[in-house]
Amino acid sequence: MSIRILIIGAGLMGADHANIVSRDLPGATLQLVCDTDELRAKSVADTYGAEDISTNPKTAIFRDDIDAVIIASPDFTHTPLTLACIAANKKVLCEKPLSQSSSECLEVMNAEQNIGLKIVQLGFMRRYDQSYIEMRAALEKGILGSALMMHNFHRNVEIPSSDFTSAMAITNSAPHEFDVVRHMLNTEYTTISAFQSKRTDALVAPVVMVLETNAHQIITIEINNNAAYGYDVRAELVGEAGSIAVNNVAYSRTDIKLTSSTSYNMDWRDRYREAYIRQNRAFVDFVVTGNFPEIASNCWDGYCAALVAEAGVEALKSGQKQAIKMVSKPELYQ
Ligand code: ISE
Repeated sequence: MSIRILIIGAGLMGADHANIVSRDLPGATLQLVCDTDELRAKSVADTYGAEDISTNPKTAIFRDDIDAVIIASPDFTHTPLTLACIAANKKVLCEKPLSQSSSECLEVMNAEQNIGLKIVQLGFMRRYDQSYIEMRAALEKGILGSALMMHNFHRNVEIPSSDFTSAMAITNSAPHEFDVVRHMLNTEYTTISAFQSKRTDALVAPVVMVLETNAHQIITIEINNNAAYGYDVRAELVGEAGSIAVNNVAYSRTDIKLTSSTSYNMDWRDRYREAYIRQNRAFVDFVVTGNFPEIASNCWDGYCAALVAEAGVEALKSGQKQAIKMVSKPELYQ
């Protein structure tokens, strides 16, 4: 039987997930597209062949013709909608963040603990990107020696909307690095410092964060939301015996008139398309088997990312290093 999927949110990411469900997800059917804007829901549904549309997400979640849910609606809706999925006992892939509030993340964690099941798979898709998979494999093989540092660059061409702020560099963009570094090093953060350069124009300037981990590793993260030249995400893991780098992925190089060039993606959707497909296929397996995917992120990971982001915003505002104090990791997420 095909898994009938509801997609909540018919914006940028909702359309992308609808594309993947309809074209790259064997064993899944795009059953319903839900958006408060009926025209937008209809446009995505018609483009990708959904069976139906809805403008009421909570009603849609409880429909008998829905087996699983993908949440790609605005960030502030993620907590109430994941709570509704838990109440309906329908597995859900929630786009990052679980919430920008660590206390809201605890609320979702408590709801999962109350039923003793993980229902929420969180959409930190970098874990499924081949370059990070190879980096983690090299570390696990031991060829790098123990990890000392990780340097991360995350550059966007331009901010996605005019209301994007310096703090959002930390709360919206950096959670990808907060999560993938934890996943890579199997570590937790203990402190964060944050700095920002100054541009000559009024655009949001790059933010650089320095974090310490409970294994005494040093992590640097540069977020530049107005890099202009391309979507460029890189990382280097430095061990005692060597290092391994995640480079920008260019599928071709053009050599002409004494010049060699490669191109950048405009944004994350093409750069991480394969990672999204792998992540979403893992979600379908989760729905079918009930086994939480081995490398996927869960509500605990969502809580950690939100907590670090909150401390990072305070570090940027105060100019002071902030301690990161987490609750104990519940049994369900061990
Ligand atoms: C955006 O929200 C994402 O999640 C992208 O993956 C990230 O690269 C971008 O910086 C964020 O704004």
